[in-house]
Amino acid sequence: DYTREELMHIVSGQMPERRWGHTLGVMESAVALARRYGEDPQRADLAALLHDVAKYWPIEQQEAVIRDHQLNMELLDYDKQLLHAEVGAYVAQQDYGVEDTSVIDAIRYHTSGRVGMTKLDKIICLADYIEPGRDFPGVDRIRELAEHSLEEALVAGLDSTISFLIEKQKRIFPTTVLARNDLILQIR
Ligand code: DGI
Ligand code: FE
Ligand code: FE
Ligand code: FE
Repeated sequence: DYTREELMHIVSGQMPERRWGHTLGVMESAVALARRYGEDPQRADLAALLHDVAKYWPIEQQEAVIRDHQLNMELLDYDKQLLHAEVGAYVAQQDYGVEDTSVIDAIRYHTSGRVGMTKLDKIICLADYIEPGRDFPGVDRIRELAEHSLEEALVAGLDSTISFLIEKQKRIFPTTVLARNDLILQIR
């Protein structure tokens, strides 16, 4: 098994400097959200560390991992940006020895979301939107919402992604819409 320090070295070596900065930001935000909402900070830290590990792999290589290991093939019909989450979950498990399935799932669903997101899933997906380095229209409102509700903040995040995809006339992976609808039901 790898130590946290070894994993940090392995992950940082697979991405440009600015993406490593993003990863450190997601780790910081995820740990803060874990403390606020009663999740295990160590799990949040590990999932955040690995969440974008495959982001800069060549797309053909990402597609090959999904095909060769019969992962979620439906992803292949949508935006290529969705692939790195599925691939990252696979390599975290197979290559980096992560056995905690809650961590693997949080990596797997950090981009698309899913119906029935766990608390850790929500934390990683939300931390990805609000980490200190992020700057997009509406991010400060999402940061504010994140102080009192994981679900409200995450719906706002997913809404911004869905709006962006609509604006660009891109297809939306249906699971993202289903995840967003499911989270709305959880807001009281
Ligand atoms: O990897 P990051 O850039 O840190 O963030 P991410 O893993 O959340 O990737 C988000 C990108 O994926 C964003 O640019 C929008 C794009 N994307 C394309 N189609 C979809 C999608 N995101 C979601 N949630 N759903 C889609 O259908
Ligand atoms: Fe990502
Ligand atoms: Fe995300
Ligand atoms: Fe990310």
